[in-house]
Amino acid sequence: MPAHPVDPALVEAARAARRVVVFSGAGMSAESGIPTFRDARTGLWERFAPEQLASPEGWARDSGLVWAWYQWRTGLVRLVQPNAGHRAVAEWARHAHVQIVTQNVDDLHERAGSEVAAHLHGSLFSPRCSACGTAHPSDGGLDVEPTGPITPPRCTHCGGSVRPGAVWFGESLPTDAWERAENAVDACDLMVVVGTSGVVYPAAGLPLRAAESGTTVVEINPQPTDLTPYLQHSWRTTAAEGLPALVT
Ligand code: BV8
Ligand code: ZN
Repeated sequence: MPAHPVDPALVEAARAARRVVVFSGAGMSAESGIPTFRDARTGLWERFAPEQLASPEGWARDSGLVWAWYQWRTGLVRLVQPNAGHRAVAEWARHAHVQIVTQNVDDLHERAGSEVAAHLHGSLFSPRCSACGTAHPSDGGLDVEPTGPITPPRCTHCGGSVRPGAVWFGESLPTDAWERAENAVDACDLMVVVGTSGVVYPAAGLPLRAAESGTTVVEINPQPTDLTPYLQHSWRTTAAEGLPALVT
């Protein structure tokens, strides 16, 4: 039984919705065992704030440390499984028009069987050359937490350093992904916002854009967030409990 039983009106809204957007953040993957940005950090990482590592300044300061962090995170994702929330969204898309717009850089939606319309903040699995942009295959990351910096690989095309495929703080979002996200949000009649603190822009502006246009927006999060005051429904439950109950 979910911690907070679902409001039957939400189940009805989900059933009646013709075009759904699921907007996910790090909390979507928490029950798979992937720490969110706000979880307490341990080991090598406890003395670094993500904004220090997920930024061009962090890369310029110590690309080996940043590469090690992403290699560890890539390996962690590879070793875990999609949770019941990811699977419920994939099931929903089998009988309704559901588009996923995610801030997450993991591939758990895809591994649950979903297509993702937009990875707004890039992906762990698309490293690219920091100089010429050439895509390089991910080597699957590390099975253990690194104890220090790891020298990033060299670009096979120009010899530059290969960087993680994530969008860092201070970097623009991929234009094509942003446009797909805006189009999906403008066309939907229900937006389900799962596991995001709603603090990172411009992504966090998308639920507000939907709410302002009169679209029904449902937030699934065990905590209130910066978005809560602006959304019609905020359900204090988790992704893996709430989504299966919503998607009957
Ligand atoms: C840009 C990839 C401009 C990297 C990420 C002031 C106002 C507005 C904007 C700014 C500002 N100051 C600075 C900015 C810009 C900045 C920004 O928004 N900063 C914030 C901190 C204020 N934004 C940017 O820099 C963006 N780019 O603005 O470019 C520009 C324009 C032109 C030219 C140049 C530049 C780029 C931002 C992208 C950063 N990259 N990710 C990586 O992964 O390493 S963002 C990263 O952090 C995540 O993607 C996520 O979106 C975000 C927040 O992390 P978390 O809080 O952990 O995750 P989340 O928000 O999802 O929160 C977890 C939630 O889950 C919690 O609410 C929790 O309660 C809940 N939860 C926990 N367990 C569960 C759960 N929910 C459900 N079920 C559970 N089981
Ligand atoms: Zn290159």
